[in-house]
Amino acid sequence: MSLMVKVVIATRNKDKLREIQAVLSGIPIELSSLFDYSSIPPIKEDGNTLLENALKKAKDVQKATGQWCIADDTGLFVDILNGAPGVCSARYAGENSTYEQNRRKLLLTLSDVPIKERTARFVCCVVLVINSNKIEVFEGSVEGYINHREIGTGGFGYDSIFMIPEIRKTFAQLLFDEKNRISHRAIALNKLRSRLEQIIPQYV
Ligand code: ITT
Repeated sequence: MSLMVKVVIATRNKDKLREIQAVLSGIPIELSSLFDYSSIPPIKEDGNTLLENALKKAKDVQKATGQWCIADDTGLFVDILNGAPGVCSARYAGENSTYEQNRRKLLLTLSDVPIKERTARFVCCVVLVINSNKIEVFEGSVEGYINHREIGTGGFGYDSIFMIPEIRKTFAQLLFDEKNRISHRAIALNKLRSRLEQIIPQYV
C-alpha cells in the first residue's frame, strides 16, 4: 500500500503550480496537476468571488479524478477601482489576455492616479476538497500598491507592478524562494500545509 496521499492541483497555470509545489514539498503527498489530466475540459470561472471559483475548480476535479484536490483562485484588488480586476484578474484585458496585456491595461487605467491612491492587495483563496463532505478553505493576502511602472523580472502576472511598501520592492524583484515565503499564496498554502500534516496520518 502506498503511504502517499494522491492530490491533484486543479490548475493549468504553470507559474502558480511551481509555487504551490514548492510550498507543499516534503510532506507525504503525491502531487499531480491538470497537466496530467488533459481529458478534463477547461473549468469556466464564472463565480462572483475567489471562493466560488476555487470551490468550483476543486469540486469538479475531485469528482473527475476521485482524488483529493487543491484549487487556488487569486485576484489583485485595487482600491480606487472598487476592487477590480479582482476575480477577473486573469482576463482583465479580455478573454485569453496575456500577463503583459493585463499589466498594461492596469497601468493605463491608473496613469493619472497618484501613488497614495494606488493601494491594492493580492488575495489568494485555496480550497482543499477531500470528498463532497470534507472541504476546507485557507486564505492569504498581502497589502501593497500599484507602481507607476514595471520593476523586476521575476514572478509572473502582476508581480512586476505590485510594490510591497515594507521592503520597497515589487514581487518581481524577489527571488523565487523570497516571494514564496511572504506572498498571499504562501500564506494560504502554509495554513493548508499545517492542516495536511495534521490530517494525513489519519488516511495513510
Ligand atoms: P487556474 O485557474 O488554472 O489556476 P488562472 O491563471 O486562471 O489559473 P487565477 O484565476 O487564480 O488563475 O489567477 C488570476 C490571475 O491573477 C493570473 O492569471 C495572474 O495574472 C494573476 N496572478 C495570480 N497569482 C499571482 C501572483 O502570485 N502574482 C502575480 N499575479 C498573479
